[in-house]
Amino acid sequence: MPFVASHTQEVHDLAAAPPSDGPEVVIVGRSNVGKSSLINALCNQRQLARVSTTPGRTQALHFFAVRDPKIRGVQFTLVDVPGLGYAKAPEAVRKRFVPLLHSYLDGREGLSLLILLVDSRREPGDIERGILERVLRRGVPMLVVLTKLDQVPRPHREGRAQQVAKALDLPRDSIHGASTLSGEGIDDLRRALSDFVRDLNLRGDDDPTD
Ligand SMILES: Nc1nc2c(ncn2[C@@H]2O[C@H](COP(=O)(O)OP(=O)(O)OP(=O)(O)O)[C@@H](O)[C@H]2O)c(=O)[nH]1
Ligand SMILES: [Mg+2]
Repeated sequence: MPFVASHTQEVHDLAAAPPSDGPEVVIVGRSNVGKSSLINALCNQRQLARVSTTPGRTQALHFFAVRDPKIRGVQFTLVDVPGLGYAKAPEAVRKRFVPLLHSYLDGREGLSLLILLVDSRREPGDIERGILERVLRRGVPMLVVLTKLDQVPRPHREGRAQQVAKALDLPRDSIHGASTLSGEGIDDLRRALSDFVRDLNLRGDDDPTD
């Protein structure tokens, strides 16, 4: 069942971000990798996040309030961010993307989980490794989603997942695959996210100092 979500805020500066309220999950990756599309797919809304064929579409931090209607108490914030790498946006706008993203990844107190998107047809490189290093330094949990899985023939998919795991030095089971076009992997990802938030809540209840 899709998540229920609404767009709550758009900010161009971390200082203007709403205060952290419960678990917060950010979706990051190169421009055009499918970040905004994935948010729409998880929530089954076509125009919740803005999608475009032009890389550089998302130009701010966008906060969404999300809940899983199936599981009581599973609610969290989902954050859409500008992509890294090539972007077709005015220079003045583009120049703000990296500092904005880095300030968020380094400084957002409430950050609970990072979802790194990698195009399933591309080798992950320095951009992806750079993002992982930033959050692993802070001890933030992460998982990887191979996007546009519909573009990879079925017999090649497992091999791709293993290659990406190796390139990023991560265990195979932290790599998920998804297609917003065919819907493959979307339900599994919802489940993984819900489980993560539920576990986080349970741990929070155990430890009042958390
Ligand atoms: N074939 C295929 N295309 C996809 C999939 N997901 C997204 N796309 C396409 O990829 C393009 C970029 O999608 P976005 O969701 O805007 O990507 P983004 O990562 O948010 O891009 P920026 O905001 O520019 O950084 C669009 O043309 C989407 O239709 C998918 O699963 N399969
Ligand atoms: Mg986007």
